Amino acid sequence: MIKKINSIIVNNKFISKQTEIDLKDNVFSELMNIYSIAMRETEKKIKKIKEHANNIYDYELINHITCRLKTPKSIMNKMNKKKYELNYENLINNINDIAGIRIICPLKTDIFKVREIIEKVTDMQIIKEKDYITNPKKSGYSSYHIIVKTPVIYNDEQLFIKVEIQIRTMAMDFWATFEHKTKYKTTKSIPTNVSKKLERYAKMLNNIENKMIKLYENNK
Ligand code: 0O2
Repeated sequence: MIKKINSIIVNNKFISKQTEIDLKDNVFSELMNIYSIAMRETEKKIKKIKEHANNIYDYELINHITCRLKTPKSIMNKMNKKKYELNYENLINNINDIAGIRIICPLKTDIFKVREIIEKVTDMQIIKEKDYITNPKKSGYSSYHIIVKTPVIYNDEQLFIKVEIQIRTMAMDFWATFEHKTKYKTTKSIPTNVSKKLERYAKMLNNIENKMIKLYENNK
């Protein structure tokens, strides 16, 4: 069983192209266990960065950290939405946010500092980035996404597991959390005026954030 899982992940092989994901089988639960370990390992590294920043800069570069494992239902929904066949190869290669860490910073400028520290001081390899800070989504969504490969020791073997790190400010988190419930994750259709309001509120929050940064910089 373990050998199978290792071969899927380490050598980028799969049990068989036709092996469908079965949420009830051991391969699936073992995989989720490995993602969970990777998530905790990543969380530990980010917590160290948080402490380090507090000591070095005497400033809270990171306000707080949360983490979550994607539910099996949500994994399946995402695979269906992206029209992937429901097999293990597609799950491992294409679903990058099974293990997720969210880093909440006070200011927008902190986000890029955190990103730089992750690249410089951790053993996690950055394999993909999406900068929705410089280029917010049309919906108004703003956040910096990094996909890293975190080394994990599992049954005496080193595996490299993908973890998604989202870095955003408190204001962006406030907006995204609300929009996630009211629009992003709903199946019902959203009236255009609600979408427009959400876009406008994202811009308003962004303006306030820019003012806060100026205020902070001028009064340090
Ligand atoms: P959930 O339920 O929140 O986890 P990739 O395959 O890595 O290239 P992916 O994952 O298809 O890209 O898309 P992307 O844009 O990187 O988005 C990843 C996650 O960011 C989403 O996961 C959301 O958590 C969040 N996100 C992206 N766009 C929005 C948005 O417009 N509004 C909000 N509130 N969150 C967003 P999931 O799996 O879609 O959802």
